[in-house]
Amino acid sequence: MSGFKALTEAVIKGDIQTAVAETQSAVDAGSSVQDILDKGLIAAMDEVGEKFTTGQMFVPQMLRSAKTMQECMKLIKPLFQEGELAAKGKVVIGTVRQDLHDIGKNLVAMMMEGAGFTITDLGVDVSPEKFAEKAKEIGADIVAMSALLSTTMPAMSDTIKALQEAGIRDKVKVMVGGAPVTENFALEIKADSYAPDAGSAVMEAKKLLSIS
Ligand code: B12
Repeated sequence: MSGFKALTEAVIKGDIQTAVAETQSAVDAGSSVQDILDKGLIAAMDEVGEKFTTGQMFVPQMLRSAKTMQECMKLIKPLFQEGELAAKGKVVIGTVRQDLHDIGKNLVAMMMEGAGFTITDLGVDVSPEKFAEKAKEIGADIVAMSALLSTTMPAMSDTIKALQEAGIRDKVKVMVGGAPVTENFALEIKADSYAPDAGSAVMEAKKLLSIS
């Protein structure tokens, strides 16, 4: 076994040592970060999700795979940095209330940071009030929310209401994303933007703030 297949297998197994070594050799072999992510790490998480659905994997193994992916992400983080960049805008990011999934959110935060945005990461299980409070405190340009569960998607709408109540809805742009989130859902809850992955999240953020 070689290349991304070995990496994917290691992430599915939760074998941190092998996964990190495979990530390093992919970097050394000149693979692009995008390929390592899409064909290696994210492909693995998709398979983990399928195995969970079909009862071949359970929460502890899913957690172990998630930890493995996070360790590999640490290794490729420096490769996202575009060097010295002028500050592009302030982003408050977090996973919504009652949702603990943070891999996708971390990836979006990492790529935005690499593109020159200033990131305040509130972590997971972030209440609508906490999003609003922090956005107001730092004068955020963008509030970015992640949800991975269909049951936590309504918290996005609640967060938008909290921004309204805090009197800052017209000062910030709201971006939403996460596997169950769709463009239509974003329109429905009156978010300003939706993106299906971390790369397009950066492009959308630039568009929202009219930055090229
Ligand atoms: C890893 C994982 C976990 C780990 C999370 C660890 C962690 N630190 O994140 C643990 C074990 C904790 C977990 C728990 C649970 N999970 Co889970 N989990 C997953 C799994 C396998 C992978 C998620 C992932 O990391 N994907 C990789 C990342 C890179 O992709 P992503 O998150 O989609 O992010 C990308 C885009 O969506 C987008 N994006 C993400 N956020 C944002 C934000 C913005 C602003 C933008 C623009 C874009 C954007 O960009 C990202 C990068 O390209 C998924 C299956 C899957 N394929 O999604 C299930 C899955 C999400 N989990 C599921 C379930 C059911 C659960 C549990 C309820 C299980 C249980 N019975 O306890 C609990 C809930 C815990 C909670 N309260 O949150 C279901 C959800 C079903 C649904 N639609 O509601 C899934 C789909 C599995 C399945 N097939 O059934 N889980």
